[in-house]
Parts: sequence; structure tokens; C-alpha cells
Amino acid sequence: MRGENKQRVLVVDDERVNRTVLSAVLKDENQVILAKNGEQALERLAIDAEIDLILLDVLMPDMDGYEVLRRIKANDATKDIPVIFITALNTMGDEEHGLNLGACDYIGKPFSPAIVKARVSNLLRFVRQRKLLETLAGRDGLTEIPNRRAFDTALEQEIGRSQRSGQPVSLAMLDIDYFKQFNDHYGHAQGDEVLKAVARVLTGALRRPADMVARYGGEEFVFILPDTDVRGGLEVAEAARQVIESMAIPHAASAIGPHVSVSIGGVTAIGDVSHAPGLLRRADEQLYKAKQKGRNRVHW
Ligand code: GH3
Ligand code: MG
Ligand code: MG
Ligand code: MG
Repeated sequence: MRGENKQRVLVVDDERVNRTVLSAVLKDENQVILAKNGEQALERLAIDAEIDLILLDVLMPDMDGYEVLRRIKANDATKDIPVIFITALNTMGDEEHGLNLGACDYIGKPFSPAIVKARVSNLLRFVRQRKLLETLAGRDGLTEIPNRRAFDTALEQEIGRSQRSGQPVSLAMLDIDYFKQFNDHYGHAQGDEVLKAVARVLTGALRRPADMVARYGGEEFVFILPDTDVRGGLEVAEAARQVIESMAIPHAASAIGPHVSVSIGGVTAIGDVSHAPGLLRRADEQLYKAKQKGRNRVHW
């Protein structure tokens, strides 16, 4: 299996021999990350939440595995990472306690390498499926770009970030001009092709990794541009408008044709980012003005 596709397992155990054996058992199919105590495990998780599974020893000096699990569950960024206890605490009471704390599984020491391997791979299969479902839940089925659900989540996050950092956040709403007429003239299937092409070029028009474009609904798309002021927002929006225009998709039924065009309304919030609905309403008002002023333009 290629390295980048490997799932990532964090092994936390104070005994070197256990870390070595578990690593040897798991490393062919997974990327194994080792921590020799609870503090090290939590430090690692603080900088790297992209861990798929944690194998956690209970008996460790300073912080025991139960406490490590409590902290993992108390943190939103890590609470959904499945944890398997692997411990010499072997009574039924211990196992019950571990499972009640939220561990997914409980393996006694001494352990059978083959059984550890099988339990880990069973659990990782569910993790893979959950990630796939999460990805699909955030994608628009037609265009395959982020959908409104993913957009809403991202916008809330960016608003929070902007409030903490004092950096501006820009939001732009894009709507295809006379798209009803396009469908009426060329057919709905052809309209779908336009939506797919528009989604593709808009995604290509993003400039920074944190920028996002999503399908907001029907023929409307939205941009979130973190740390972007009015000038930067206008640049992205104008570039998006131009790239659609330059595609020169015929639109004989457009009152401002002969090609498919878009109108864009944008807002930049600095400090006054109170809530998402307010920002969206303001972007929509700007979009309305862009339409009123003749379409195929940006209004900010
Ligand atoms: P305006 O320039 O004012 O935006 O005019 P418009 O015709 O684009 O606006 P209106 O909101 O009246 O029409 C939007 C159209 O978008 C109507 C609908 O059929 C079309 N539409 C929405 N979702 C889809 C879709 O998934 N596929 C296709 N082909 N068309 C869609
Ligand atoms: Mg131990
Ligand atoms: Mg519309
Ligand atoms: Mg429209």
C-alpha cells in the first residue's frame, strides 16, 4: 500500500518493547506513530489530529491511559478518534471501566500480535467508511465541489477565526445570469453541464489553500475568502467573472449575451462579523445590485 494512503495509528505505551512489537505488527499496513507516555501522546494530537486510531496503554507513570482517554474525549478535535486500550489490567471490571470511558475495544496483555492486527484493521475499515461518508456529505452531487452544508460549517469557522484574529473575512455570492432562459433554450441537461464547468473553473480561480467555493443552491455559488480585504476579494471575484466570460459558452437566449455570464456580490467584514446569516444577507444584497446594474459584473 502506498505511504500516503496508509491510515495513521498512534501507539502509546511506556514500555519500549511493547512499542517495538506493536510497531512491527502494524507498520506494513499502517503508518505508526509512537508516544512513550500520555503527555507525549496529547502533545502529538494537539499538533496533528489526523490520527485514525489510538492504541493506548493504561498503566503508565504520571498520566494513566484512562486520563489520556478522558482528555482525548474532552477535546472536539480528537473526541471522535477511536481508541483501543491495550493493557495488563485484565479483570472484567477493568475492561468494563475502559469501555464505559468510551474506548472502542479492549485488548489484554500479553497480546496476540495477530489479534491486535485483526482488531485494528477491523476498526480502521469503519474509520475509512466514516471518512468517505463525511466527504460525500459535504459534496454537491452534480458538481462535486463543497455543498451548502460544508459551506455553512466553514463559514461559522471562519467567522470565529476572524473574531479571534481581527483579520477580515470576505464572502462573495455568484449567480449565473439568465440561467432559466439557458435551460429553456438548450435544455436542462446542457444546463447541468454549464454548472459543472462553472464549478470547475471557479475552483481553479481560488488563490489560497484556505479559500473555498461551494455550490450554495441551484445556480448560485459562494466564496469564502479568509484574511482577505475588499481589494483582495474584488480581485478574486473579478477574476472569477472574467474566467467565466472567457469560457465563451454560447447563451443565445441571454438578454446580455451571446455568452454565459455571472453576477457577483461581495462583502468584507472586519470586526463586525457577528453572524453568518447577516453576512450572507449583505452579500445577497450586493448580488442584487450587480444584477440591477446590468449583470455580468461584480458589486462589493
Ligand atoms: P438572473 O439573471 O436574474 O439570475 O436570472 P435567472 O434566470 O438565472 O434566475 P432564476 O432564479 O429565475 O433562475 C434560476 C434557474 O436556475 C432556474 C432553474 O431552472 C435553474 N437551475 C437551478 N438548479 C439547476 C440545476 O441543478 N440544473 C439546471 N440545469 N438548472 C438549474
Ligand atoms: Mg504500561
Ligand atoms: Mg438565482
Ligand atoms: Mg441566475
